[in-house]
Amino acid sequence: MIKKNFTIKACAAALALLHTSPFLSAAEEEKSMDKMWGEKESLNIEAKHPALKWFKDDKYAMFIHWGLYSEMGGVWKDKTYYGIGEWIMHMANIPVEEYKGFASQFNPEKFDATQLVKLAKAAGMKTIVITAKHHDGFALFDSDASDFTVTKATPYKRDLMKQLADACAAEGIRLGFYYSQNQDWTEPYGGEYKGKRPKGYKPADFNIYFEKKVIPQVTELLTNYGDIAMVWFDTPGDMPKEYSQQLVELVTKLQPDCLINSRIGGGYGDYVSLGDMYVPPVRPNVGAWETVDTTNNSWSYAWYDQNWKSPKTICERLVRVAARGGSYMLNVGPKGDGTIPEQAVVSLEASGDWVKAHSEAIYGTTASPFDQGFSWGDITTNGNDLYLHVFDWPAKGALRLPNLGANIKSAIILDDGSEVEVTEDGSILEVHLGSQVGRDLSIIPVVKLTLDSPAKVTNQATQVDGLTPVTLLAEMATTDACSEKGYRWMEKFGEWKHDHFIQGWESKDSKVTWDINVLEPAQYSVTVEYSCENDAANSEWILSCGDESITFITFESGADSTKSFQPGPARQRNFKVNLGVLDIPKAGLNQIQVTPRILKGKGIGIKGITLQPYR
Ligand code: FHN
Repeated sequence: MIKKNFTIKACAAALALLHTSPFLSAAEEEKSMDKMWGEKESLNIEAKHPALKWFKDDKYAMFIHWGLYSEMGGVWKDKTYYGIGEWIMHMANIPVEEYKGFASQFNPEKFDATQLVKLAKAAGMKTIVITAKHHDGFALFDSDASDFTVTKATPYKRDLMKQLADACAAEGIRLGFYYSQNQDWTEPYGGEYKGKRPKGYKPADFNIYFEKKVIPQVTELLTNYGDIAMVWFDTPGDMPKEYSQQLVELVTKLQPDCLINSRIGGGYGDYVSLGDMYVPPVRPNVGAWETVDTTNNSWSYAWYDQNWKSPKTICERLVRVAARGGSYMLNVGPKGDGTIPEQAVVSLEASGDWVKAHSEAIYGTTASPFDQGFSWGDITTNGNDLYLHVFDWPAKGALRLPNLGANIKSAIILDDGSEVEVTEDGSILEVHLGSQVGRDLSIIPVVKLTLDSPAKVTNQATQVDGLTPVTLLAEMATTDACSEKGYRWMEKFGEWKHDHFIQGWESKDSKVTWDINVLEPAQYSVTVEYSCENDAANSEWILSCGDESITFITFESGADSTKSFQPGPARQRNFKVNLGVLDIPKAGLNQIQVTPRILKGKGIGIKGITLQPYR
């Protein structure tokens, strides 16, 4: 039996290949994703750097993608290129010299560093990390190592990083630099160069780029801009490990307090950057980690990308990450003129109001005592205090918490201090939201529960409370002769999607199991979400809980063209099928299992099973 707390399996197309190669074999995908983010090796990083204290306490940072591509905004020569905006040089095949020439049009006269830093503060963020140099090689700072900089190649001429560093220092915000250490599309010896390589070029010439640009520029960034909180490296790809090591030594020598993220490659770094935009549903079994996310879909400004996250969604994602023990870095993409898209400002300010009003439930907190969230919301912790963030009203207005392993001292609504009634039903605590129910849920209510000692939850099975629907995801399962695999793909406007499936059914004896802690013996309406390729169509399956079972048959779910580059179950559409009513007659620990009855091919991909109280 294989129990997985957390898996990052390299399964998506690497960005470098994404726009050129429509189909990758599973093996290629595995390799390319790992190559791109250096992800597998990063999972062993130990959280030991002293600066991780602030990283863990602060929880919330602003990411900024800004560069020449922001002036293009997704358009090159009157044609819109959909995808992540900062990849337009790649997507539109812009010749190196033309791209570099575009610097003459970058003139961010409206950039106001102080206003930007104040926006980060208003949002409740404590750190800013900005693309000092992205894959296109253009530097937003002055550099002796390159002429392709804001100071030398644009009419603007001023050092943008200097202005930002000064504003951050004045406003008490930490500053970090994003630096693309491997990919440099405009440097003849850089990774993934987009021009014609110099005569006699050999891959080892990467060293020329590295010594002449990367080392000097990282040195400049860590010498000329005061205290730097972190260098955020990205896409190490196939860069040999020695280079990552050299960068670690350089950063540590110049600024020992500066953190380095795992995308430096080679298994180095101080903490793990998870796959883009991934909010893990189960607590990752790694040291310190972060989720990076965007306010809309693309990282850099793109005129068509209006898919703005609402203030509530931003708060929810921040809480979900904090509740699993991580830090959250949320991106904004300024326009070429230096202004921030208005909707991003609105969402950041409104979500910031909530963060400030509930600051004690965010900053300095640790993970929830439960490894998974709840369908009504999630929990952050500080010592004896639990903060229950209510995203959706639970049925009967009660939050049910089993086996906290401590006694309750008080319960209040955090923003107005009003008391909340708590009752006990055996080992289950019931928090009654009473007259709070019906409150405007766009402002997430938080219940502060004070215990007489820290909560100790020994039963990490998914809570099935009899009141709210619960989805048992592939990530939460134990597998036997089948496996759980994560797939990622990029949507049209650049948003990464993550789906995990139980798949690769080896025989009729294969089974997947979800441990559930049932608080309310009851009947549950069961839904399965699956994808099914042609060769697995008409296979038959048994879903069971103890002696109770439901049999179902699966149908080919058809390819999903929005993710057509992605082979395997994730390339198919998902079907959500209601299987029927399942009796769960006893409270306590139970198991939901699925096993093939008649297996065809390698079987279906199961994304999740939803149990909805049946009434
Ligand atoms: O290729 C980059 C992408 O443009 C963006 O910077 C993201 C942010 O995490 N990192 C890379 C892809 O993962």
